[in-house]
Amino acid sequence: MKRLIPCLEQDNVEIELILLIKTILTACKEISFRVGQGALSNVLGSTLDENIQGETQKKLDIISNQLLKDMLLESGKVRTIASEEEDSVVAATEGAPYIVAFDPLDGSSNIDINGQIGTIFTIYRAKDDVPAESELQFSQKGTEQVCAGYVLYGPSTMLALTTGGPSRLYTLDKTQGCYLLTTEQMDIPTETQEFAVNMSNFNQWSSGFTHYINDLLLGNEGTRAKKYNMRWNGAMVGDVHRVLSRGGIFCYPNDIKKPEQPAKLRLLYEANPLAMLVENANGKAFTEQERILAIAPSHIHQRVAVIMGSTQEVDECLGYLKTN
Ligand code: AFP
Repeated sequence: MKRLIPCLEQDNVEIELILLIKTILTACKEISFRVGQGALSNVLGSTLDENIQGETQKKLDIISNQLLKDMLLESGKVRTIASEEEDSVVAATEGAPYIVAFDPLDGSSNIDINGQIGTIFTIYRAKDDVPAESELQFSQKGTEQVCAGYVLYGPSTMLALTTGGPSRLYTLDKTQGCYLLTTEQMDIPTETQEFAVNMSNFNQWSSGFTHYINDLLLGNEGTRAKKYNMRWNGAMVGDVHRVLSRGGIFCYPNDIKKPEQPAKLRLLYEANPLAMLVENANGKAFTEQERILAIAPSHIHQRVAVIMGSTQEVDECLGYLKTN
């Protein structure tokens, strides 16, 4: 099996970027170890702090954030860092070529129940006309990402990565400490009979999205004339991993009862990197109206609605949103 670095070299990824990816993955190996230790390493449970979005921070969230931040600050390759767990951007090395954003542990409600969680990350080129300490470093569309990936801490630790070419999947060989290529090119089937959505939000959706889900639930008897299955992980990284692995549609639509904050998922370090992985695996990733990767961001913690996965199913869903 091929190791990660030779794969990146073969894809003609520039050496500086390879070194940066290596740094992120070294931090993730450490996170994987701590996650695997579970209750034995006394890292489960909550701290008393809240992050900028008012969510209680879990101990492992804080540790993972610190590990990634420290290693990126030391690497000399990163000019600016943004994280779900940091209120504002962190200036790193002046003149360094890249900026990095990450969600250190996506799906933190799964931490204490030994469920799937993961680290999502994205890399862009630094802007020379913007100071390192400015949030404007990140006002770049998702199409500008030079690398997007996640490390999923499940029964095995897996890395999904794209540097602009195909989305590839690697598995961490814990005996050797290296990532081995296990799926050369992820390829999302265009059609599906599986959807992922938090059904407890049913009464908060637009009429178009409610109509779409209702038609899926009608199965063979409805207009879609297909029996659909549902899966919901509570961690976007795990749900999108399933979609990348066998197809499906993942939806986190707007909540129409919360006009002040209709969307839940974050554009910079959740939607954009996963959208790039999905598109480079022949899938489609939209909000309720537009391609996620084409959004000009307004803020590092901006939220967007997310509908991604099998192309035909995403198109069906978007059709309901247009006509209702
Ligand atoms: P956390 O990382 O704060 O646990 O949030 C996870 C997440 O952003 C995303 O990964 C899930 O799909 C979504 O939230 C689940 O949220 P709900 O349980 O509120 O639907």
